Amino acid sequence: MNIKKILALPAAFALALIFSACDGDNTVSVKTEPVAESGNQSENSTEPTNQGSTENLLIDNFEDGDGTSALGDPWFTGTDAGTGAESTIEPGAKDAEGHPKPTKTDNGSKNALSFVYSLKKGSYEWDPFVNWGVHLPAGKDYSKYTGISYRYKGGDHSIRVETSDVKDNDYHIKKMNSTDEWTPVTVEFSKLEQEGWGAPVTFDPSNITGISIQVKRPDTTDSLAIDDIYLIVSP
Ligand SMILES: [Ca+2]
Repeated sequence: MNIKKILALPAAFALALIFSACDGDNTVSVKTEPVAESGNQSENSTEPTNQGSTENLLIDNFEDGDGTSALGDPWFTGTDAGTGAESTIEPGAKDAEGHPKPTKTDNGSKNALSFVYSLKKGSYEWDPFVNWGVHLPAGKDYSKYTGISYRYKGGDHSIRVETSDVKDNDYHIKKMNSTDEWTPVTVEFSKLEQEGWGAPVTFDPSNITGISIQVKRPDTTDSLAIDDIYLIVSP
């Protein structure tokens, strides 16, 4: 299933981007926005975000050291392979089945999930990209959740909350700036927006299928680590 996902993503993505060219609307990589509000957390907090609320749903804090989320699904990676671009992504470690696996971290907890990546445009028309993520179990009720929180250290990226309503990979995202310090962020679902090259879809948390991180920009090499990912219920 996961190999399918890895292989399927870039091709579908490329197709959607090709369609977007017809619209003359490819504004996906130049916009920069401030890091989302982080509530009462200070930027150098070492406390996991929103750990206190029992209503929040832990997706992963990586403390168990394995390559699957707290809900049981394996983490996966994807690249722009097949588009003419030549980007690569490498997790800090892999489990026996090749899934990204957490490694020791410097954020006050034991482990986080980290990647190094190299974006190479090659002959691809648009900005090269890599991504990683995890599916969430089907049949679970996500309707009460109002946002997502996590903390990160590293390069620019987009957090994506994927729903089954989106058929063309133009998922609802929020862009995050690079940071050298572990930074907690909370993104209300109401602040998520599609990039705009696909069909417009209303975000419905009932239909969440997964979460992912995407890095998409001109050629560069960088790294990013994430930790303490929750779906949250706002007070
Ligand atoms: Ca951790």
